Amino acid sequence: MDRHWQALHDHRKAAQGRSILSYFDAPDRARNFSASADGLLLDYSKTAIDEKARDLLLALYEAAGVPARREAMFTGARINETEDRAVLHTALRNPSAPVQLDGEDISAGIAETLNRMRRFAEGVRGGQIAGQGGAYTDVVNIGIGGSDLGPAMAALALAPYRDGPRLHFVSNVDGADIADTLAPLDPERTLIIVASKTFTTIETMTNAKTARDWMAARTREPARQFAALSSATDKITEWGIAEDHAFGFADWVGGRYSIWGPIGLSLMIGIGPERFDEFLAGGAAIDAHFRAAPAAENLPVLLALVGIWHNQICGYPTRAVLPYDNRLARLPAYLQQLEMESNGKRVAMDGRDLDLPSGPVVWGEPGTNGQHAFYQLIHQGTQIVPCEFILAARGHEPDLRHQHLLLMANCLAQSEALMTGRDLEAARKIALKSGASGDDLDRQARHRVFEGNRPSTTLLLEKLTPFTLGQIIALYEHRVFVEGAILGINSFDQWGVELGKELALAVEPLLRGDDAPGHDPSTRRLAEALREMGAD
Ligand code: G6Q
Repeated sequence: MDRHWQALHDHRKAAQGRSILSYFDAPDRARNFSASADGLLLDYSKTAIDEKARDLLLALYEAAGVPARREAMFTGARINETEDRAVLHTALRNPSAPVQLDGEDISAGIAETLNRMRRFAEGVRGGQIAGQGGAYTDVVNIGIGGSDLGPAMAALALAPYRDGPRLHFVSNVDGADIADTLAPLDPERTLIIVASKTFTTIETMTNAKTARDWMAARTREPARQFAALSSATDKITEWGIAEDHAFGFADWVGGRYSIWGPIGLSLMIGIGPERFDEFLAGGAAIDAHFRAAPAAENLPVLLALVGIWHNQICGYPTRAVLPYDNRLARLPAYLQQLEMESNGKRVAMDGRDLDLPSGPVVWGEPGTNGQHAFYQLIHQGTQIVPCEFILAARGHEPDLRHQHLLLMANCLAQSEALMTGRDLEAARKIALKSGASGDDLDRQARHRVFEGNRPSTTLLLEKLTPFTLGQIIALYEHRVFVEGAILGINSFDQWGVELGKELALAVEPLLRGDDAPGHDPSTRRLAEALREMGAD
């Protein structure tokens, strides 16, 4: 492996100082450095990856044994070794295909749960499963992290397809979240879905209890207004939710990969089972592509290799995700969890310290809003931020095509400008026009120079639909998987997140004024200060 990394570093060093634009001297680069699958087009030509870099990256991918690990994942091997679990969220989006786990076919169980979800969703949408005040008008999903981000992101993304009850998402333990959400709702026509794989997460269980108290104070049969999604089905029953409102899933569905199963129930209620099926089909289409397409044409593999190039080889510490689609506003947060929770690890699978950066900080906002804020740093800051643009050819507003055209133009213009920049000569002309002259001209011009040479990729799709959203999510899931496999990381555990679940409980006594041994002086002082400020 080391020699593959070394060859990439050497190649990068040899090309230092060469502009991205100069790579377009090679014939047909725009076509040769793009790939497509089922209507998606990934253009990675605006990067400093040339033929040789790509060959070296592909060799690294093969040497890391990624194809074998990919097949191990799809076929139910326990690749999440630190938790001794299989990783089979892919089975959820292809329920008719047999999948073996420990010698048994689990597909029948997956199909059965999906059918139960469908019947429940249809019942809620059609009013046969109703609240005490009649058909449900609102659904509130209470969950956090993987039990919130997926459905919340997708509900916004697919808002044009929602024809069922309104969807709301409560995650934060800050009481403001649930108070603001519940305040305008009619309790008798609100369905509360408690979504928690473990059914022990403090934020979710605290919010669920608040919702139960709210419901109990306003309705005669509060339990009827609840449903639950969890791996711990016994805990759902203990909590008082009826079995026919409970949907279980297995431990081989990781939290951040769980939107494809019961955790997606709120989305299914909102858009209907048929569209939810299209969403699953989009994910399954990318699964098939990921397993069958040659590496050099394989979208998740290419996206991963671009990621490795920018983070581990070029040393760029962050990556911006910039969807030019207002309804993908939560996608950066979703991908932030997917990438940073999966690959933010300092120990490799074999237990040794990782001797490479463990993946970038992922962040972003939809365009064009970001252009009026942080793009300043992206264009002229001293750090290079690789950008990932996402853009659909068509919007959902037929009367506003002129706005969509402007949106697309902005997206393409940004990636072009990041690469080409503006030299001193052009900047001088602009400074001159704005009235600068004499000694001041050069100084003014320098502020208007854009170095350019800033890498980006662009992912194009025809339109944001349930199918293409499924494709996008699966594409990024597999990208993270490939990156993790190349780095030798277990992308499927999350001990850093587990830590947070224990910590707050240990600090709580300090805030109550009780003695709690083992805390550092700064934390003690902050707790004391909060008490002096009237904390309650
Ligand atoms: C996801 C993470 C984490 C998890 C939440 C909620 O992969 O493990 O974000 O989803 O902490 O956990 P529960 O679903 O168990 O409440």
